[in-house]
Amino acid sequence: MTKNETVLKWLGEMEELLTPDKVVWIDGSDEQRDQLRALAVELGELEKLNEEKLPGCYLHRTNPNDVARVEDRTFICTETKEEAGPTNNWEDPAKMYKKLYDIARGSYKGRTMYVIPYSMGPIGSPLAKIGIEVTDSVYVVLNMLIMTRVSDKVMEVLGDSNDWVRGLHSRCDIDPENRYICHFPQDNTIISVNSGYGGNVLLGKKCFALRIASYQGWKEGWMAEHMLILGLQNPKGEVKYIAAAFPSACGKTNLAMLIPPKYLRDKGYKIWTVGDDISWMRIGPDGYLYAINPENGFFGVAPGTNEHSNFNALESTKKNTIFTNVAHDLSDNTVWWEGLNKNLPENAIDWRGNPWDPAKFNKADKSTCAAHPNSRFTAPAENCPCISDEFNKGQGVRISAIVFGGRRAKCAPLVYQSKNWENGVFVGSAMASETTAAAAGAVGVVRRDPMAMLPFCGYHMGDYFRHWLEMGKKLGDKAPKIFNVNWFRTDDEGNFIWPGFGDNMRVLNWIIDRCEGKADATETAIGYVPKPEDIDLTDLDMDMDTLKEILTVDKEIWTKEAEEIEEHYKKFGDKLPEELRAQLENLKANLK
Ligand code: OXD
Ligand code: MN
Repeated sequence: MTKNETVLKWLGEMEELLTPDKVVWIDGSDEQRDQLRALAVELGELEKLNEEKLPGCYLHRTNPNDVARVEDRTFICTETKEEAGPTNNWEDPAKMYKKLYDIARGSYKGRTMYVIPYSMGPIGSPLAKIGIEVTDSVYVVLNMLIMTRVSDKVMEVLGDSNDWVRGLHSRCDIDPENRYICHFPQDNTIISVNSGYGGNVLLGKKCFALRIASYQGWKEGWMAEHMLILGLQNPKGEVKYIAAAFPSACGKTNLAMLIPPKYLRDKGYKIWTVGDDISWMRIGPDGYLYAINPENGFFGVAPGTNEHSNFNALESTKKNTIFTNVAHDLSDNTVWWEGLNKNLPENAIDWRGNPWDPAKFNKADKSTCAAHPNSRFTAPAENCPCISDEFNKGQGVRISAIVFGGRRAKCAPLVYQSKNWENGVFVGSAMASETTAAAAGAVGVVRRDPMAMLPFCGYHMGDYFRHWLEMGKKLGDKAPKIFNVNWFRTDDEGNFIWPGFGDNMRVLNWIIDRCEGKADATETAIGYVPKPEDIDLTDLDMDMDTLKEILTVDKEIWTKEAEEIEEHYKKFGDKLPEELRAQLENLKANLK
């Protein structure tokens, strides 16, 4: 398959360590995929779904102890603890290699070692990178075939280069006590043991495309961000691109695939999806910032996805999709999850594999759900009705605006524009979201999640902020404008004021108008807020006073916010860039 000595040497080491019965290279062909699907069904790893209603679709259940990413078992193993910074778990690389190799030793005995050569980003794109994952799981292989670009061509593009990421995954015994997801950014290496859950084992995604890639981007002068990428087409047919970062449970996939309100559709507005989770961005030859989505599919949360909340995501799951931990509707051999529709299935198997009794279902009690709240679909991006023409093009799309956001009941206005790049980095570094009833623990607790990268930054976040500032200096006046949005302001009864979903298009239009110098704004202590008349409320049941209310910047709330940001900043110690400290002082002064 390859003459690349660095690859052959590592694979030799892996074979010796893991002692598989055989080694199979994955070539990305439909023929091999079909054989592996059949094998997975035979092994009981997948169940084939209704071929007429869901062609090429399969159901998988993970071990009930293994249903989500495990942040407390995720480590950044840099030479020093300082390099990993205060927001990551750290372990010494030598100690961790030994520990993980001891866990994985001999674990492929009687099994097959699958070797998956994959490209993150269009194969051969100057913005793409290559990885090789070895795994003993057919489920992982089939998911990687959807989420990344797997092909023999990947090895051709790699040639004899050593610029590729090593990924070792071993299911071992799915033992939660010995589950580790470890990153060695200085060796371009990832090791994941004792898990079979996507976020921990599809090593191209969070592990490579964010944790390792953020480190590479820092060293090589580019950016790997937890951002969707969308293209907004105006009635003239021009498309402008936006990259947006939100913590989980804030609707990133929904925004990426938004369908504008009818009156805007009729005028010719449209959203094109480039990516829903990760963005790799580099400065192009013309000095502007260009982005690709390094992934090739969507690993989306199923519950809550329906034809109203996200028609395009639902359509994407109608063929060649793997569903994980959703309910199995036996009446027609399809799938179901809470929020798909109101027809609770009468004859279903829940995500644990037990018969499900709809009479016992209580929305407020997650333990009665048929689908796990973090159940997922792995769907090919090419299925998405609004996938952008640029998705497979290697040069990337030029980013006009970067948008940050989170859930804030009272604090952030619907939208505001930062005063400049440096101020925008400050906004991103202070980003926060309030916990919802959907997550365990108290409701309304503010969690700071800078640039939505808290669980995904592969190095010290102080250095990460510095890197953002440096990128801004290089971009100069060609830098994208930076905004913050908040769809989640609530009234006194706790109801959301802004309708969200497709109506967020009204805010995106203001953002693009600002980028093009076409919309006015009011300067406030935190940045530029729209003039209420510049947010188009056509066909919306909202009056100007309500809109004004969600555009307000309450000085008292923001004074408290500034104090909390000061507390949050203490974590970063000396590594907090002076510019950001100055931004905070400036905010405090503006609020006086
Ligand atoms: C994801 C996440 O799965 O951010 O995308 O957890
Ligand atoms: Mn994500």
